[in-house]
Amino acid sequence: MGRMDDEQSAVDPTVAATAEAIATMEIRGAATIADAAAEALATQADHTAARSPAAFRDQLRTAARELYETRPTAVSLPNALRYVLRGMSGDTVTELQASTIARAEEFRTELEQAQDQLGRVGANRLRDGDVVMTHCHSTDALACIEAAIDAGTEVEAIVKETRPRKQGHITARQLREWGVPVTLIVDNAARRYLDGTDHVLVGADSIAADGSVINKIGTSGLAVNARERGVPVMVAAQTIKLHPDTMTGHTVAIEMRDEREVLTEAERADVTGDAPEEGLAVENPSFDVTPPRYVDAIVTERGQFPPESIVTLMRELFGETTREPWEP
Ligand code: RI2
Repeated sequence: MGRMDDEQSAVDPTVAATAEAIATMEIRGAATIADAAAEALATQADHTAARSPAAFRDQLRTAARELYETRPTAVSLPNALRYVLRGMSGDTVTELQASTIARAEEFRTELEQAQDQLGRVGANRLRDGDVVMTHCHSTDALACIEAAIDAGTEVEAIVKETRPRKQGHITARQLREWGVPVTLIVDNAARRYLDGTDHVLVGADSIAADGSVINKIGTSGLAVNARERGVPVMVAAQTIKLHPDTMTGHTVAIEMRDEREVLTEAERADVTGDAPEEGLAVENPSFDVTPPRYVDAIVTERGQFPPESIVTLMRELFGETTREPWEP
């Protein structure tokens, strides 16, 4: 490749910065990741040095791949990339730029509207005086509480801190900003507090065709306990969380993150003491799978669904086939 070709195919630094921020979880949460990825593609289109339509398309696909490779579990990321790349059309670079930027904007607007709409649907499940238990931090789940508050419904929250990264703190902060009374508990205390809980409300990173919910590690244990206590489990997930590949039998990859999120180097030294280092393994799965029988409702912007029927919506929205986002 000559220097000119290099320049034309170079991915904009903004894309690399966004990819890095997603990988390190500075940008996190399935919907937020999707939004940031669409924005990065728009920036790529805007800043392009490509002089030919072929170079432009190539560059956008490379950018999409770089963003895609950051985190494997939340399907909102490839769904967002696919959506934007499908809107890339035109015979000149200028036309391609305009169509890609417009498509990314459309995606981001729809994402926001879907979350608002989902919130209104989910709020219908909440009654005055209800106590809601949350896990991790989900903007889709919080949209339901926000819509309930807007409708004049008063709720309280029991917020699980959610190890290892304690993202429950983000939820607690947001709920306090809205004036919702919050009780923060460690994850291990959840079962004890379920007797005083009216709803478990969580988000999702991906929803599989059989209605399984892939969400932050600890969700499945919470859902099993909730079923045992008779507390309904409500999953707030925009349709961008539906994982189309699972219609053809693929499973959702579960991200394994750095062990230092669980055990810092100093803590590790403390644990191993004089014993050999290599005998201590630390595993840090970020997500788990909650089978559909533990989920009462999946709340989307298209209404609420029993998990077993979600495949119907999935077919309607995605058809039967999917491809890697950068494939033409
Ligand atoms: P929203 C998060 O994953 C949590 O698992 C959360 O429930 C889910 O994404 C959905 O978040 P992570 O990125 O899209 O914190 O509802 O690992 O905001």
